[in-house]
Amino acid sequence: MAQFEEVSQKSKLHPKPEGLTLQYGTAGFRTHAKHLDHIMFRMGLLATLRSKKTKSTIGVMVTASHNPEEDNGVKLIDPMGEMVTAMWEGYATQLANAEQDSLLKELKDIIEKEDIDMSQTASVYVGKDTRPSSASLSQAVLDGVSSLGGKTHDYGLVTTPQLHYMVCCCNTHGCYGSPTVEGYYQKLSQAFLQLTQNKRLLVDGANGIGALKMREMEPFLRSELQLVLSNDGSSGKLNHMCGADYVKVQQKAPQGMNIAVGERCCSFDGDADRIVYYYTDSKGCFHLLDGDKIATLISTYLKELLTQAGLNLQIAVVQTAYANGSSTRYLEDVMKVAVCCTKTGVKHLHHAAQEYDIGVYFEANGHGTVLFSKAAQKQIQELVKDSDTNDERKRAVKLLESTINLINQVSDRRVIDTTDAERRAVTPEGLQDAIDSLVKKYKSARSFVRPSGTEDVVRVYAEADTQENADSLAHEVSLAVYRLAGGVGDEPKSF
Ligand code: G16
Repeated sequence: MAQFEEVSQKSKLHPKPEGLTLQYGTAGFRTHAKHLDHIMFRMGLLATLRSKKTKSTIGVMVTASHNPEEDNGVKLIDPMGEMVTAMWEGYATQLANAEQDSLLKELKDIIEKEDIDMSQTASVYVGKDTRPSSASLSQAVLDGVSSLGGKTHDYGLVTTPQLHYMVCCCNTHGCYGSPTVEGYYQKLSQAFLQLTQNKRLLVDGANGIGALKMREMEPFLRSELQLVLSNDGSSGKLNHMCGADYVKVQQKAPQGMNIAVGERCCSFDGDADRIVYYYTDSKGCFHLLDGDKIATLISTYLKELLTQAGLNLQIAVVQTAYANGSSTRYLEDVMKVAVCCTKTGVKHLHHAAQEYDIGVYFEANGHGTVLFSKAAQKQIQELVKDSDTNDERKRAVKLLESTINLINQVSDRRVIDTTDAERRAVTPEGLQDAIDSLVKKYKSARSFVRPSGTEDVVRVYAEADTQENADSLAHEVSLAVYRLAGGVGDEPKSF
């Protein structure tokens, strides 16, 4: 068939290095940019198949998010702005790792398994972050789509949430908003202005796309939010000593930001789909408002509004194993909010949050949003319109309505295998027992380990009654990982 002939020809321009295999990680493929050209072409093919299958527009974002500038990666976006399903992650791996001469065979295998009508039209939206490698890699995605006859819309430099928004707008035929960057700024800034007044915010743009887009959005905020932008990409390297991951891990302000006492500050990551807030107090102490804190503040605010509006909707907070134990206790015991725990990865939290009227989900690292079910949205909108609603109730439901509009709803370390939402290690043998006995030595302690799905590292989490104890537990657990899971290089040092 002519269609496959073109794939065959074009794929030779994006050849796969023989023997190279890559795994689909927490948020897609991610590694050094030099290994990714064939992956991008093939993800263009896969997105086209997914578009034909769902008869909808699919998104492909070229980014490695918080990873160093030399890396790159790809995130696939499903019709309603969600991440692709586990089944299609499997197809992505199948296609990515097919040797050059079996690419067509694997492609046809997916078409057959999914019973895809190849005469169906396809549409793929493509975006990229500011990494130097993103330009040619996104071109490889576009080549993949066009070789299978799909239509493309190249949005160029956008944040990941912006591309999610475009995909969702397109597939809801404009009901969610207008699928343009301007439509995005208008929708979010209008809702934001309803909810806040006269504020000043210091923004760390991580030297990436978030900085560029924040500048573009500034005029839409009509000077009601005074933005002071640092790490805006005019000098300095992406994510280097700045950005949400740096601030969270180092527990300190990014380089290049001068913070006065009590000033509100925030940091994005490399594709601006994470945010953490922070401030310093009068004693110069640094305070981080990470995803746990954000989820707690948002659910407190929403609960208050629901009470004032007289609405009986169930709120739940979805967390991962990284959530600090005291935040979970506070939500359950004081706030009386249901809390559930999933594996790391927005895709897992998103699906769990969909089970509730209002699902607040945040990873401690700053990824998150709030989902309002269709039924909850309907109840809120009906109350806004109802002329019998008194002033106080009306004010609360209008704020709830603005919150809905403000929130962009969308949605080898491998020797370590985990279970129970990644809170317990099943392999290597003895590792979990070692962690359990180390945890017992400390008060109010928790610890777990898991292989990262975006970086070649094992992540170690520890909490305890004091910073000193948490550091010491983290060090002891790191040593156990090093000894029992075949660590490389020098033994981990104490913090
Ligand atoms: C991605 C995922 C997040 C996850 C993060 C780290 O974020 O979307 O859900 O928390 O990776 O994952 P891991 O601990 O497996 O490395 P991003 O911002 O890097 O795309």
